[in-house]
Amino acid sequence: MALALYLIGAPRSGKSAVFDALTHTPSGPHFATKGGHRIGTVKVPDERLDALSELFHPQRTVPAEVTFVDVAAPGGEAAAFRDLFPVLGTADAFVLVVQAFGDYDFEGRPLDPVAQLEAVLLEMALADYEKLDQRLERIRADQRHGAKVSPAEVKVLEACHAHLAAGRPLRALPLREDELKVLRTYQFLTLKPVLVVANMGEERLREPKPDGLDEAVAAAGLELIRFCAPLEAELALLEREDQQALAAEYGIREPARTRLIQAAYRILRLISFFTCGEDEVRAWTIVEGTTAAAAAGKIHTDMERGFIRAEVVPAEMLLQRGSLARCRETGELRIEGKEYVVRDGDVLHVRFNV
Ligand SMILES: Nc1nc2c(ncn2[C@@H]2O[C@H](COP(=O)(O)OP(=O)(O)OP(=O)(O)O)[C@@H](O)[C@H]2O)c(=O)[nH]1
Ligand SMILES: [Mg+2]
Repeated sequence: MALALYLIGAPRSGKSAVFDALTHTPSGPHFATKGGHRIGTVKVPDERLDALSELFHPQRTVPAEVTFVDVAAPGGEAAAFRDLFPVLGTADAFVLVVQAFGDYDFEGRPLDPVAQLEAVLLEMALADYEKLDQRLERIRADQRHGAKVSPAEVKVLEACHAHLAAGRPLRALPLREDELKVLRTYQFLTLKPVLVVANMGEERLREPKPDGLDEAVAAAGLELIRFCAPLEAELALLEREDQQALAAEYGIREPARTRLIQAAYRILRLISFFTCGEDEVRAWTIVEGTTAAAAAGKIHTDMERGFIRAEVVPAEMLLQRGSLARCRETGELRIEGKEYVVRDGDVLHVRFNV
């Protein structure tokens, strides 16, 4: 399953425009629709994969993928996170879109991007708080009726409750692996990473005005990227050359899609490794700290079960030397065991038997 990032934010902040910027291609928009939600699966741009593909001339080159979801809000008005729990709970991370174009917000109030950001973050925290409240109440009722409850679960839920009551998101609470495991089933919103997108009006791209968002986003412990979503959506429809010409005109160095995906990898602590052969050159996404055996399991469960060893070389080195055989000769193709921690850009060749 590709990683799924869900677009959230105030009404009319430009969520759909950001989705367009992510899913438009020169051959048109690419997305599917499910239950009113728009789902777009986007290839992760990676120059190393392109270079490896040129080196191996495989039959297929398979990039890593990221899925973006443009959530259809019931009612459409003020962010009702409570009602969206069943949908948002399955997200790996959120892209929180803040309106930074025009002079007025969706309710006709003077535009205040910081207030909008804080309102959405508060809504998410409230949704988690209410869920916890209900759960703890039910646990107490169960206890009164003599049912057995897990003290470990109650303890971590109470810690979360106090933390949220103090106005802090759960992602800021230091939690052990076993505690996180208990919390996983609850799918709390504030436990998930958030990337903030300031959807800038074209005029503001040219003449930036201080809007306080950098400070507010940093204070919330989050990361911010800024772009003009409708402009990026338009750019994404163009062929490479026209795209570059227009981008240069606006001083855009990198498409929003690339910047957003890179930022998502950072906040989710993701890295890529590659497998290279004559039939396929492919990028795989893993979390930092993943071992060689677990990474092999991404490719096929048999590979993890029957893992013997992995031959590993950084993509840069392989590209420099020109072939795996050459890397073997120079000793740069290393033999690693199952506990080896895979690094970003590693080319892996897994030996296994089943
Ligand atoms: N001028 C300007 N208009 C924008 C920009 N981004 C979005 N809009 C307009 O603002 C309106 C709302 O944009 P959408 O992308 O539909 O926003 P949304 O968050 O998906 O809205 P809902 O799904 O209705 O909550 C549309 O009319 C867009 O054309 C921008 O950067 N500049
Ligand atoms: Mg929309």
